[in-house]
Parts: sequence; C-alpha cells; structure tokens
Amino acid sequence: MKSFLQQSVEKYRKVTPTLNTIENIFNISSDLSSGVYDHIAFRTFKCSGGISIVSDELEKYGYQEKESYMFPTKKIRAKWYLNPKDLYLPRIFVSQIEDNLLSRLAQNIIRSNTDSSHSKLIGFPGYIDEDEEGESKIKSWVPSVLFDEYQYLKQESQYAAWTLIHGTMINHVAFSISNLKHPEMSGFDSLERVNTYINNLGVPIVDVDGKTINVSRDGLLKQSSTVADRLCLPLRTSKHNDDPTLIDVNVGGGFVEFIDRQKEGFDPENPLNIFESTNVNNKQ
Ligand code: OOG
Ligand code: NI
Repeated sequence: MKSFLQQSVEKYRKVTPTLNTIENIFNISSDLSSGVYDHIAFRTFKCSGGISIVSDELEKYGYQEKESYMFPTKKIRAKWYLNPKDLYLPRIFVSQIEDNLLSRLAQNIIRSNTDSSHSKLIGFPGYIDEDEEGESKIKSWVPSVLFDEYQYLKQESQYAAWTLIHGTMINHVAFSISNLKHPEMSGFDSLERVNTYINNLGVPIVDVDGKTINVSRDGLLKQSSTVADRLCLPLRTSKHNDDPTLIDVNVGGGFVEFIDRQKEGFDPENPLNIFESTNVNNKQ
C-alpha cells in the first residue's frame, strides 16, 4: 500500500506539471527517502481541523514535531516535523490559516464551503487534461465555491482562496540544492546557479521587486520558488442548482521550491514571499 506521503504527492502532482519538468531536468527519482527532498509543505484551514489533520497521519509514520511559528501578517501558524527513524525522509512543514482572524465575510465563505470532506485529506478532487493550447483544464468537477466568493476571498487572503479550492493538500515540495545533480557537472554550488539553469530552460522563478532569492537574517537559509502552475477551473455563479452558468477562472496550482540550507528548521521571516507563490498575478 502506498504511504500517506506518496499518495499526497501524487495528488499535488496533478495540479503541478512543473514537478515533472523539474524531475526530468535533474533526473530526480520519486523515492521520497532519496535525500533530495528537503521538505514538503501542506496547507490547511484551522476551522476544519488544521495542522492536526496532517500531523495525526505523520505521527503514525514516526514523525515528531520540532518547532512552531506564527506569521502574524498572514494570519498563518505553522509547525514542522522530522522523522528520526529515517533522516532521509523530507521534513514536513504544515501550516494553517487562523480563519477566525479573517473578516466575517471571509469566515462565512470558508465555513459555508468546507463541509466534512474538507477536513479529510481530499487533495484535488478533479482531474486534469490538456487542451489544444497545452493549458491544463480541470474536467468533471465544479467546486461549491461561487465565482464571487472566490474573487472576494482571493483579495483578502490568497492562501485561504487556494486552500478552499484544493482542500487540505501539499502546496509545494522543496528540493535541497546540495543534492541536485547537474547533467554535465558534479552538482550546483549555489542557489543562483540553480535558478539561472532552470530559468534558461523556461521555468519561471518568483521575482518580487527584482529579488528571486529569500535569504534569512543570519544568511543560513536561502529559498526560491517556481511560479505556481495555473489551472483553468469553472466556478458557479449561483448556489441554485437550476442555474448552470459557469465562469472559467485561472487558479493557482502547486509550485516547487529550491533551498540552500546551512541550518536546521525554518525562518519566520523568510517565507513571506513563498506564501505568495500561488498568487496567479505572478509573472509567468
Ligand atoms: C509555505 C511557505 C513556507 C518555507 O519553506 O519556509 C515554506 C506555503 O507557501 O504554504 O514552505
Ligand atoms: Ni517551503
């Protein structure tokens, strides 16, 4: 039987075509204990169970909680986990949005669209096909969230809007640059080189005001992320089942992170731009 983590990665893969591109570029195996996975990050809603939905599963596999963080400007709390039984397994970073701190309207939108299925590890319930232009199109699934509700929530918290569409799910995996293999050379000595290399192969990196690398204050953590894949998703305009009008919207899928790690743990300042990677307004 496939493990919980592998199943979760397969769900994330469906909304992240960039993962396959990166795996091909660096010849990365999908074996999670190969040492190349630095961490895997999940997003959740506090009101539907939050971090514990994921941590309950992780603990069954021997993962242990290490530290917790608060990101006050984003109203997000996070914890990370390590598996002392197998240190080649990725760290797991699990966050939750403190939805009770959002506006009343945002809370109503979240609560009215998160039924009991949202508190399970649903991943993305649709499946994806490519249309003629090569754009990913989600077929056979229309979420309950209305077009107007999604638009509203996105401008208040794009983390919340992402989680409402995807459910409790992996939002990115992070590869450790020290274990990436260059096809011609022995490896990469810096995150800059990794970014230039994949950018030249056509993979866009998130760029905030000209900055593509987030460096922690002590300089020991450097992180970059690819622009999230975009998915075209039909959303309803009315809760009434007799009104079939749908509007196609672009929603963010998953992304891939690269990390140069010289210390354990995460940084409460560093990932603020990473949280924005799923913003569909990012340049592609
Ligand atoms: C998580 C961002 C934080 C890191 O490596 O610091 C993170 C998210 O975007 O959900 O992954
Ligand atoms: Ni990360």
